[in-house]
Amino acid sequence: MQDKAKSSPPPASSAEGEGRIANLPPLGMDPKSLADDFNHYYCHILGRDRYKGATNSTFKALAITLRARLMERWKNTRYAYEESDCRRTYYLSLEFLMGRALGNTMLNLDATDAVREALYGLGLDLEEIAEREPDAGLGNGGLGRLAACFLDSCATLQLPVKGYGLRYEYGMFRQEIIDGYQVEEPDHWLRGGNPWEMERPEYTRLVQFGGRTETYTDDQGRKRVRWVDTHDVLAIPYDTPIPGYRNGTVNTLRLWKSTATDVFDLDEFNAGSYPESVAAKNAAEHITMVLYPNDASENGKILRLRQQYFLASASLKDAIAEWKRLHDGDLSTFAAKNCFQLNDTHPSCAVPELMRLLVDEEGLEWEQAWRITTATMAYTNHTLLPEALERWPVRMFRELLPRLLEIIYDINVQFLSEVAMRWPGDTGRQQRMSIIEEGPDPQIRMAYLAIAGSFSVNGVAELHSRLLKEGLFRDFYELWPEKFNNKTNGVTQRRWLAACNPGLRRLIDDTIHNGWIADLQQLRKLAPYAEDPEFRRRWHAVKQKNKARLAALVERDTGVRFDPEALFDVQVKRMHEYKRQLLNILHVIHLYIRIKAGDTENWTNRCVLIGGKAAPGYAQAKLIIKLINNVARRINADPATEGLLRAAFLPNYRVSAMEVICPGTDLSEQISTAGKEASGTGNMKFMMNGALTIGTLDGANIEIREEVGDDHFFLFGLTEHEVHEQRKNYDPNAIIAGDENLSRVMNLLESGHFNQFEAGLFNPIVHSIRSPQDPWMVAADFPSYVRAQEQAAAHYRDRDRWITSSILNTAASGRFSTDRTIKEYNEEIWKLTPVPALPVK
Ligand code: 26Q
Repeated sequence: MQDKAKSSPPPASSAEGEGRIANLPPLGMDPKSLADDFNHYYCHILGRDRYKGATNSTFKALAITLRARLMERWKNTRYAYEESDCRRTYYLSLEFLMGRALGNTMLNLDATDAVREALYGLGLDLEEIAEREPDAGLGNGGLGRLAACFLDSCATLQLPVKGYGLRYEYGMFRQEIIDGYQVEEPDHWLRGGNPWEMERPEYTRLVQFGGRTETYTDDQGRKRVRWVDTHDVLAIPYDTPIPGYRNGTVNTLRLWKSTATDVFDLDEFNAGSYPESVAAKNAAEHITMVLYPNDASENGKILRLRQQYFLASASLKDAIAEWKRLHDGDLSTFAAKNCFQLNDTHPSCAVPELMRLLVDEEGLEWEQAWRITTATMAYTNHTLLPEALERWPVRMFRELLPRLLEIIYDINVQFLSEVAMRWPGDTGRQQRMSIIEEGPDPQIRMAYLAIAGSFSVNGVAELHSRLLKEGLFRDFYELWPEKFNNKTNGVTQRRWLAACNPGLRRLIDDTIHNGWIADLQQLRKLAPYAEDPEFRRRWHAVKQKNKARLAALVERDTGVRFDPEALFDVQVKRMHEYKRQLLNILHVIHLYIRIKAGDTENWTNRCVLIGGKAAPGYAQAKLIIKLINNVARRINADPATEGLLRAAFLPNYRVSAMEVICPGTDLSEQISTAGKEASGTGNMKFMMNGALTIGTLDGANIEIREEVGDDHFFLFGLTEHEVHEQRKNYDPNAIIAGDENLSRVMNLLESGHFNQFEAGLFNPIVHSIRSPQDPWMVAADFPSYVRAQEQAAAHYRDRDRWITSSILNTAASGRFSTDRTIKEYNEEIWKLTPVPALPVK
């Protein structure tokens, strides 16, 4: 059948309606044009008349100046996609951890120098203004930041990919440390206005909740189901431009905000309760109020389920409506031209929701709808912890999404008959694999729903993808081996090297030219310089400057002074027991004991930085934060440690802090229990910026070590297999008794040295280390961790050797670009053709 694409300019039926196209000359990129526009916005739009240094208004005027330059490229990209009638991908994610947009926008528009000059002429400093931008913290950690890096790479590769997410009013909480304890403060990031977003009320969608289902016979005599008496909520889209790297492409991140409909519940309350009925609008507005700050699933919260369905439903309706607008309502090629990538199970309501839209609303037959669904959905898993797999009580679905529940049951019946066909009589397997987990409070296993409804299931590092097939999803792998694949994560080098490390960027550009910014494998060309004394000298000079910048941040936020000559040893990431920040602080205590014992021959001065947020309800992780703070306070206050050891806990770790942290780091701590960290992405940011890694054979660490070579990586700890084996008769007390270092550390910890006046405070931590049940096996890896740390310290004392290893780490980081990751997603899952944007006139 002939495709019915419409060509640009947009058709009269476009949601924006008929009208003449405004024809404007392109905006200048020279300092003069930029300064004129900046002045105009500052005075005429923002109503200011005097420049008083960097303020929210100067930031906004600058953002609007740049946004104006994105607009035409944005429109040209949209028309190019429409005109080519290209296949598209939609990236569905409850999280997009975007951080700041200004630096990235200037880099991608090649406008940084001109902007700096324009501002300088007005007596303003670009770096100070950039500091005024709040982080868009709409994510917890790795999974949310990965989505943001993916968008950057998709735009750079000119792939027609749109992000769909939620516009949380409050992002990830701000972490304060008070008396060593984490205190959560709300992050009202939109308070000063968000100059990057464009409200698009004309694309508002309606999302249903509650109500009941009824059957009816349609005019063709077919039995159909409709969902009635629902509570409806409006989804209003806010679009953020996603510029590619100097290529004219600007893709879209569309975030939904929930609001009440005008008729919201008015009937129910109308009996003389007008104010109450207006107040009841709150329920609708609350859906996108706040990001859930858990990075492992906290099950059973109805608001979270509302959020998940709200995203899935609004996004699918949007994609289908847009498709129908461009194809005269014809869905016959929808499956061939669309793909929905599910960022973990969080948006997996999309599977039954697409079925509902196709069957109930579009009138397709079940089989046809299932073919479309399973040809368009693809699922990415981000965890190996069984306790983090999402499950929802059936009763909640029945209450909130009754029609979806019926559809899930129907999917399950059909799915289990396929299982029974493959393994006749194996009822145990049917029970194991059922999407519905039976029991007193039956649950829906969202991962199983996602696997059954998708044509692709991927893990995020080689080890992780293998373990999924062998463990968590073994039965499913046996049923559908062809669905399973690996896509090792990456990070975007535009933000995580070019923008955040201008010193290193200049040195690399001077040496191998700037092709690496769009092709990271070119960093290999640095390897021959690793032994070049002059290059090493310049590399070291850049690192020292970055360490001074990091030291200034640490001193500002913690009061602790870091000496840039010392080894900067850094672990920043979410606080979780499996990531073993505890192992790190036990090592710090060990170093302190050595200092106190006078065992400081051939010492390497070391500054240890730890940072990260704990889920507000995760008591043990919060107690570990308190321990780190108490240990740091004792050590830093003891004159014996002067010039030998410093420790600090950096409050409120976030994207913009990482942009200062990773360029200034020497040693990157990637010390999770093997088999627990799906991939890690911080490990890649550190490596790219020339840090050496101390790490276990876990997640992407394995691939990092393979790329850089064993001589430039400090390996320790049990392998995943050994963890599995030792688990069976794990005896941490025997390990402690047999290791003098660990015995002394435990003695000091148990003596109350770090909790004077707080008796017994750390008992739960001591207990967890000594427990044969300790899932993270901290004691088991301590001795080999200490040895690896000694190797790292010795390596650092040989300055030239360290610098060589640092250069080789950057040189070997080419594989860890999201450009590579996205190319693999595209070649093996999405199968999109790059579409160049129409040129800016
Ligand atoms: C689920 C239900 C209810 C509330 C919260 C959640 C929830 C939210 C976020 C569950 C998990 C997350 C985030 C998980 C995450 O960030 N995982 C990390 O993903 C990275 C990118 O693939 C990997 O590199 C990390 O190894 C993995 O831990």
